[in-house]
Amino acid sequence: LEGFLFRKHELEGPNKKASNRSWVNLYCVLSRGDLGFYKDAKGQASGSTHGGEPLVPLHQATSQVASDYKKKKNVFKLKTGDGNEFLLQAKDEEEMKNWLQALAAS
Ligand code: I3P
Repeated sequence: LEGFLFRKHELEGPNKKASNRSWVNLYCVLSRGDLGFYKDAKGQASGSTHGGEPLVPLHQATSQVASDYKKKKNVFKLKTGDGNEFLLQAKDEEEMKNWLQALAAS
């Protein structure tokens, strides 16, 4: 699964608030158990992630609807095994469900 989502980095480690907390629109690619964030599809083709970030491993990650986040709609939360937490906003509920299903299967 791949496509654009808005992303906010909430935590960059256990209980460590991320320093860059603004929402950015990123091309998200779920492939082989990893989630990559890119500027666009070209970025993915060249393998250069947004900000040179490492791919996010999904094997110990959990995701769920961010029901505690009220400022935007269709937002879900991804928590990784190393304590990173991202809020991700889909364009509608169907797209959000597609992402949650794909993440749960990874
Ligand atoms: C952040 C930006 C985010 C906001 C975040 C701010 O500022 O306004 O939209 O999160 O608030 O720190 P900046 O763009 O200057 O980095 P919300 O949209 O969720 O309010 P936060 O630090 O309280 O998470």
